[in-house]
Order: sequence, then C-alpha cells, then structure tokens
Amino acid sequence: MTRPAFDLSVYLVTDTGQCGALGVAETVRRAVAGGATLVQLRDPDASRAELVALGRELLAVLDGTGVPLIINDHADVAAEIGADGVHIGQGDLAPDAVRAIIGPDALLGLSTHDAAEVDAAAAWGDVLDYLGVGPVWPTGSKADAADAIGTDTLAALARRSAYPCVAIGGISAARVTDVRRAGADGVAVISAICGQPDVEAATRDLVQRWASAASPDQGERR
Ligand code: TZP
Ligand code: MG
Repeated sequence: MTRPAFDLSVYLVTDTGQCGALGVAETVRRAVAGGATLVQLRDPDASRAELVALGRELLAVLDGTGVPLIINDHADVAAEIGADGVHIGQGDLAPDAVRAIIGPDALLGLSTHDAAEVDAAAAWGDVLDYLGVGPVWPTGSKADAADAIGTDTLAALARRSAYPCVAIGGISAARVTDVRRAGADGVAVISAICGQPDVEAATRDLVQRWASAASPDQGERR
C-alpha cells in the first residue's frame, strides 16, 4: 500500500455552475497556483462521459503539481482515468466496495455528520484515509445538505475521529481560523473559491489564514 501523501488544509471541491465562464479546469489551475492542497471533482449533474472528460482535463492541469485529484462518488470513473482517490457520502457505495474498485493505493474519504457516523467509520480501518465533517455552517452549494453542526460539534467530532478530518459547509475566509481552532485538519470549500473574482487570490487568502491560525494542540485549548 503506497498511498500518496495528502494535505487536507485547503481542499477545493469543484462546482461546475459556480465556476461559471472561467470553467472548472482554469479555476483549478488558479486555485492550485494560490496554494490549494487537494482537489475534488464534484458534479452531480454531469453524465459519466462528462465526468471522465473533465477528470482527464483536471489530471492534466494537476500533473506535476503534487496536488491529488479526488473524484466525488464515482469510483469507476476514478479507476478509469487514474485519479488519486474518491470521496463518498453515507448513501454511496460502501467503503470496502469502493476500495475494491480503486485499489490499495488510492485515497478514500467519507462524509460524516455526527458521532455515530464518525464512530462507525473507525471500523473501516485503513480502508479509509480521511473524513469530511459538516456542514459546519449552512451552505448554499448543496441543496440536500444536512443541518449545520457548528464549531463545537466539529471540535468534538475531530477529537473523536480515528482519521484526519476536513471540515466542509459554509466556510468563508473569515471562518478558517475557527475551523483550525476546532481541531480540523483542513477546510473544504466550494463558494470561497469557485466563482470568486480572483480565484488565485481567494485561495491564497484561505492558505494564509490557515497557516496563521492555531490548532488546539498548538494553542491554549488542549
Ligand atoms: N457537502 C457538505 S456541504 C457542501 C458539500 C458538498 C457544500 C460546500 O460548499 P460551500 O460553498 O463551501 O458551502
Ligand atoms: Mg456522494
């Protein structure tokens, strides 16, 4: 098992609509120039063929950058195009089924919303690599998002988790410090990057705020 090293700190989740005229590939290129550490291709409305084409385009953009490409939901697409990993939700294919499709060397993330899901995830051992936790705040980017959990619950879930945790949902630049203080390992964002007037600058702002925020093990809270 030789999974790529991964850094959850500024994790871009793409939204084709919010990327607008700039497009997903150019948004990803600029976000990575600004310091994004991980990219997830997410487009629930795309056909399989469109995902394969967009995924290949993003792999070309990311080639040589060291930034992994994760595919939302579609393990078969990830395997076909040679993406670095997959991110699944609670309602998707089970983690072991996804792992069988993507092989031992790809990354696998799972979305969680509460303590029961975080505890259940631990049973998957090294089938999983990281957890998504949220939505921390209400989000306009996912129509069927669960209720917001807030930063106290985020902190409790991050402490409880056997895996590194990336927080998601309503995370703006102004909220990055609170997320890091809660003990998460990163921020996953759509609207704080996609559709921003200056994608590279918006990403760099997230990166700098993350870098200058204290995590609980560095600061006063633990
Ligand atoms: N899953 C939980 S919240 C969310 C997803 C995909 C959307 C996050 O988007 P934004 O714009 O960063 O709130
Ligand atoms: Mg899903």
